[in-house]
Parts: sequence; structure tokens; C-alpha cells
Amino acid sequence: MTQPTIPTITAFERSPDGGKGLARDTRVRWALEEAGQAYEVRLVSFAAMKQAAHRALHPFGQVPTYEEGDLVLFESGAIVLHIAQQHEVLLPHDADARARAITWMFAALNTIEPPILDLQTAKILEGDKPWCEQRMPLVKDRIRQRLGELSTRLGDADWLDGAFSVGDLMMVSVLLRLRASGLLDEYPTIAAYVARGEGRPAYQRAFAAQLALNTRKESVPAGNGRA
Ligand code: GTB
Repeated sequence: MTQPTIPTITAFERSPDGGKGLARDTRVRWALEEAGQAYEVRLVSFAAMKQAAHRALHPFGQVPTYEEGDLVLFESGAIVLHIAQQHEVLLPHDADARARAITWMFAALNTIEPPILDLQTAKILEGDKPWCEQRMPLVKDRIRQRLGELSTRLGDADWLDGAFSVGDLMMVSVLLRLRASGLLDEYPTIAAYVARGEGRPAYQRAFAAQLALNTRKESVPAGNGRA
């Protein structure tokens, strides 16, 4: 009998967030944990990410990547979808429910994440620009608009479309990046939704795994550390 291939993902050798779980390998880990799928992690330094060996896996020189036998994937959304397609806990069998779960995944990545990334760009890369202070309320209001709409749709439901799915996994992952801004707290429905996602044992395991790596004492050789 052939042994199943254990996938390998890549992650920051040291995440700039020090283990808050905000780098995009966390969502991939979470999907793998929900699926009960064992995996390996190869840690990559910023320098190694830009070298040819890593760019062969990821054309933009980033993490995460996913390798499973001959299959190589990049883009956290595509990786999570690939994992979800093999596990009903993430994607229901029913064709319509499946299509709706994928729709929520796209909504997380294409409608909710962009204004959140804009806020992070404004804070981290443009914080010293003279116009940044003036622009900030606009950037935050664009996020508030989406959080309000999402809150209305969610109502008093636990998850976006019936049972928990990959749509929720991606939405919660994206929303978590807002925690430090305080914006989540303005929308109790959304804050409770995010807390429900974080409370899932699979998320807890994913978070703990990345935290352990990002708070470890010793370092690993750049580009080829296995965890
Ligand atoms: N669209 C791609 C995807 O979804 O996979 C985006 C991938 C991406 O942005 N990867 C980042 C990366 O490799 C890591 S996650 N950056 C290195 C580079 O581009 O050179 C983004 C990230 C980084 C740091 C934090 N943080 O410290 O809080 C949070 C998120």
C-alpha cells in the first residue's frame, strides 16, 4: 500500500508579528488542523524567500507555499481551497452549499481583506507621510462599512452559511488582522464571530504551533529549517 504524502508548507523563519498568528501560514495550518491532516513546515528567511529556489515554488517570493508530491501551490486562498476540497468538515458535499462556502472565501479575500490591508499599509508603510493622519479616518471607515454589512448578514447566526465551513475559516482569519486596531470591538456580532472561530480546537492547535516556532530560543539555518 502506498503511504499518503504528508504536505509541506512554508512559513517565516521568524514572523514579524512575533507569533500573533497574523502571517498567512496560520490560515493554512488551521485548515490542515480542521482536516486532521499531518503536515511539515519548512521555515524560510526573508533572504531565502527571494532566492531562485523559493521563487520556483512562489513566483512572488513569499510564504506560504504548499508542496504535496509533485503538486506545488502558492496563495493562501488556493492552498486552503485545495485542502478543503478533500475534507467535508471544510466544504460540504452538497453542490450549492459548497458553492456558497467558496463564495464566502472569495468575499473574505476580495471584499473584506483589501481594506484591512490598506489600513496596515497606511500604518506601517505610510505612517510618516504628512497626509497619513488625514487619510486614516477614510481608510478606517471603509473597513467599518464592510464590518457593518457583514454584521447585518451574520445576524444571530454562529457561522455565515449554516455549519462552519472554509468560508468562515477564511473570514475569521482575515478579520483577526483587525484585532489590534480596536475596530472589531465596535461590532459585537463580528467580535463574537471571530472569538467563535478562534475558540475552535483546530485554530488553537494551529495558533500554538506557529507561536512555538516564533518564540523559540534557537534559530534554524536560513531557508531549510524544518519544524
Ligand atoms: N496573497 C498572498 C497569499 O494570500 O498567500 C499574500 C502572501 C503574503 O503576503 N505573504 C507574506 C510574505 O511572504 C507573509 S503573510 N511577505 C514577505 C515578502 O513579501 O517579502 C503577510 C504578513 C506579514 C507579516 C505580518 N505581521 O507581522 O503581522 C502579517 C502578515
